[in-house]
Amino acid sequence: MIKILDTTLREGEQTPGVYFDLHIKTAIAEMLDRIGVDIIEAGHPAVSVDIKNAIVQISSLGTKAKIGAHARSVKKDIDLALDCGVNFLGVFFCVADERLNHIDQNLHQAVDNISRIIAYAKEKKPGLKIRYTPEDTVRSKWENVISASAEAVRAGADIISVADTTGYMIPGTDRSFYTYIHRLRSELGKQNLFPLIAVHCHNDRGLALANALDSYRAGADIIDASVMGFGERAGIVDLASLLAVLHSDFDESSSWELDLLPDLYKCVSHYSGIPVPVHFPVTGKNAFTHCAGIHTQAALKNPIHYQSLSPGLFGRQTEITLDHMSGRATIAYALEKIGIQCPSNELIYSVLAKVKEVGRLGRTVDLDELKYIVRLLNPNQYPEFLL
Ligand code: HCA
Ligand code: CU
Repeated sequence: MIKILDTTLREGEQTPGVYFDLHIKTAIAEMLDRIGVDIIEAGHPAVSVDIKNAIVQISSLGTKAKIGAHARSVKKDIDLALDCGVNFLGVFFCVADERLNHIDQNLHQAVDNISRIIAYAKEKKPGLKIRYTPEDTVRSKWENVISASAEAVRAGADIISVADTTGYMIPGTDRSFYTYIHRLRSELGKQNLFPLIAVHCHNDRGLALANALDSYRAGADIIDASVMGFGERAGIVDLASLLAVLHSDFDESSSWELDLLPDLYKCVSHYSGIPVPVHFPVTGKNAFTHCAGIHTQAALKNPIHYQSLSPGLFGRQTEITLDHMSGRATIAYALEKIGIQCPSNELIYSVLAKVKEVGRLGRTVDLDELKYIVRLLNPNQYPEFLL
């Protein structure tokens, strides 16, 4: 079964301007745990004392999810992470030739450093799950990635993460995760090494989720995601979209509490100051809202005509909205919703005309406003006490 790593609190906090206070971080971690993610990457303790304190706090919550710290391949970072009491550690170090030249290291020195650091962490805390990420994996020289990954596993790493740090991969091409993961497994397998494979897909080309699913098809064990796909630049995979597809289309974990996603998104959105885009899959305001007259008419008979995901699964419901796209059936339905049974054609069409007029101003009409419209047009049919 696939494992999900949520990194809203680490990668997500690298979104420009985003900072979650200690109590907010704790609340987010608790919600993620209830939803059922397997690993919560809680932060990079070397960044600041308050981030370190938050990781300590989150590690002490007693979550089912493993709590992870992020660390460079340096002893100081490992000590800080271990001080936090985490049971998951992500060590990253780029082994691309260009990066190694930059820091005046050769591959041999880099690999030696990575394996020493990993062995050190494993020795200090034998139960610790360790992930090694050759940052910018997919654009790094293949031989370098293999050599660093193999030595990392020999030194005690349990997981190798394939990072598409710049969102470079494209499914179905010679830059696909599907091929990469098969090759990586096979190459490490030849050396009798069988780590779990994680994937970290950035969204620079808008393909993060597609790449994550390509990896899933190739048998990846862990997929990274974050709330709203928060992260550096265009971010990474959106957690809710990923869970929705894995659950609805690939029969993955029925124990995920997907109906808690709206609360999580509300919280993250509120405290990051970044609204969930209205058209966002699953969690956006309009994700299950039908608007155009023809759509609404069909969806009212049976939502399946214009819905392939079930809103109830995500604590949502099918909604209709009224604007310049509305038709007769939508208005009749909305009038019944506000208590007017069997509205006359005359009322329906006069309301429709007013709704379209408001819609042309670039607004929608909610049920409260609909009451005001009816009252104005037809005070007798819509008595005051209903207001
Ligand atoms: C970073 C880069 C990273 C690391 C991923 C990982 C990436 O912000 O440090 O350590 O698994 O995209 O490569 O997020
Ligand atoms: Cu990243």
